[in-house]
Parts: sequence; C-alpha cells; structure tokens
Amino acid sequence: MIDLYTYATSNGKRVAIMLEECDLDYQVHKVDLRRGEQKTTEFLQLNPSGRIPVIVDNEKSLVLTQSSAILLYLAEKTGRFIANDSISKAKVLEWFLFHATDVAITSGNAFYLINSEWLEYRESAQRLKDRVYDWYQYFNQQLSENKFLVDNQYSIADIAMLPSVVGNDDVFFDKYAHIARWKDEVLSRPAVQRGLNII
Ligand SMILES: N[C@@H](CCC(=O)N[C@@H](CS)C(=O)NCC(=O)O)C(=O)O
Repeated sequence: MIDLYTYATSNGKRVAIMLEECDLDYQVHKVDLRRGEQKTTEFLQLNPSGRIPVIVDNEKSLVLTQSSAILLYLAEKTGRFIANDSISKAKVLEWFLFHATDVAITSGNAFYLINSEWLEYRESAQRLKDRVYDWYQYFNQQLSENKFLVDNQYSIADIAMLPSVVGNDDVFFDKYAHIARWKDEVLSRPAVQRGLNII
C-alpha cells in the first residue's frame, strides 16, 4: 500500500495519474495548500521542504518527494511506462527531463509573473512566455511524427507532461494542433481521468 499526500496541482496530478495507470493500491491524503497544511509539523516531518506531492511506499519504508522522482520510481517498481532497452529508455528520459527541467520550470515561473500585480515583472513574464512557446513548438513537432512523445509508446514522458498542458486555453491550442490531438488522446484514458479527479 502506498500513501499519497497531495493536492489538486499539476505536480500532484501527475503522481495520481501514474498510480492509477500502474493499478497500484494507494490511499489519498489531501494536503490543503490554501489552508497551509503543507507547513504543519506533522507534514514537515514527511517533507521538510513543505511541499506536495509525497508518497510513502509502506512495503519499502520509503518516503519520496519530487513528482519526477516519484514517477521514475513507480515506473521502475512496476516495469511499466518506461522502456527496457537502453536506447528507448534514454529517449523516454530525454522527453521526461525536457518536461522536468524546461517546460515545468519555465511555465511555473511564467504563470507566477503573468499573474503578478507588479508592472515591472511584465517584461520578464513576456520573455518566459516566449520561451514556453518555443518549447511547445519543439514538442508540437515531435507529436507531428509520433502518436506519443517517444516511439508511439505511452510513457512517463507523456504522464509528466499532461498536467502542465491541461489548463492552457483553447486559443493556445489553435497554434499547436499536434499537442491538442495528443492531449485529447491522453485525456481519453480512464486512468488519466481517475488520476485528475482524485481531489
Ligand atoms: N519540484 C517539485 C515541486 C513541488 C511543489 O512546488 N509543490 C507545490 C504544489 S505544485 C507546493 O507544494 N507548494 C506549496 C508551497 O510552496 O508552500 C515536484 O515536482 O514535486
């Protein structure tokens, strides 16, 4: 049994989707970020950085934070959604890490600055937004030739990316038809729907 400490954010959702896709037995513990529950003494004992998601794999006495590390751990644990041969695995990790180190960080910071009240942040926000569009252009091109991000095989690269993409508006997707097609394909998976709706 795995305990999942989470909230309805992109980082939380990708872990819930992975647990559902792997058909693992897990229990959800809601950590209400708006009420500051991530900073309680009890939660800080689990994750001293005071952030979700966290899983506890009771079978292994393992406490794990960082959504990307959790996805990778669950993929290795179940042998699912990551290729076995080293070349295909390297390509999955290429796209998985493209999400973790480029898309997630840039989009998160752009979102923060765009929604800031401070005029002086507008230029920085625009620069980050342009960068996000640049990443999406590359991502769209990959999907013009592949059903999923790597070798037409649904993998942790797709699971990691989806919650960052859901939530962007329709105008945005007019520009990126292949991302829009991929998004609908991934969203049609019952496990994805269950994972997106756990909270
Ligand atoms: N790199 C981490 C980011 C974790 C993170 O920033 N979590 C946010 C929610 S998406 C959080 O718990 N924020 C609460 C806070 O900063 O107080 C991951 O991928 O899990």
